[in-house]
Amino acid sequence: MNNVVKKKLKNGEKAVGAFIGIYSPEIVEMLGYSGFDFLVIDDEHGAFSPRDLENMIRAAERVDLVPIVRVSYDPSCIQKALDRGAKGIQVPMVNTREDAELVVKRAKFPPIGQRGAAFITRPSRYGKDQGKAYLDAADDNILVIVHIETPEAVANFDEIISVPGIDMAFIGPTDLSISMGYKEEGAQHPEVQKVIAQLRERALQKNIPLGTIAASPYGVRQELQKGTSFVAVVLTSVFMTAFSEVVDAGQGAH
Ligand code: 3PY
Repeated sequence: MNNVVKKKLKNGEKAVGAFIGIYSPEIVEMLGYSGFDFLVIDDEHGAFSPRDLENMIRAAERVDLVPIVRVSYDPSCIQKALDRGAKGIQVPMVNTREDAELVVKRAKFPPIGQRGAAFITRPSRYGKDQGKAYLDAADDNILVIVHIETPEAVANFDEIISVPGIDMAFIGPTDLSISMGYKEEGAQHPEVQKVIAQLRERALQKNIPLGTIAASPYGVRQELQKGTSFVAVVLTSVFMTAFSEVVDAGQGAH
């Protein structure tokens, strides 16, 4: 098991991926052939059965994309995503040091955490050699990412990122702006932007990679230039923009 995105981040390099909530192994293959580094499968908001999740992860492996799952708030989802073969998890609404410790406990095998082992899963190769290769490699290779998306998480940022086993802080700009009271204005509100800039500064000082989403190629470039290490473009935004452009072009022809 090898996680090239985790390696890149450790070496101070950047990674670009896609955030997807639509079931489509075909799109996963397209992303891989296009050269993306990783894929975040949104199992908090997307419509995925456990079998769908597994097939998305399988498709990602085929095209050398690192499959990461944004799990839901329920901690048992971490085990489920990892047992399907996810090489990373992103956990929403991590607000305190205790929340972050619980994430690590669920994501890592003993003695670090309390993740249950089973030899019937695909990452453990269905028990081949007692799943030893996976047991030996999983804790070091799986990316453990926490979402920072509330004022409480912002206040506790330093404590959250100092929990051993947390690899990255991921800013959720949508939830952050709503929880800060800027539902109408969204993440572009200057107060939200100010908080995000402060978090970026603190992450750089503490030498922990920071991730976030972007809505367009321009957004991806901007985030990378500002120092964000891990940027996931939201595929629905890319699709909806492209679809509107096609419709606009067609209307010009009438
Ligand atoms: C947010 O923007 O709030 C996220 O969690 C990323 O989708």
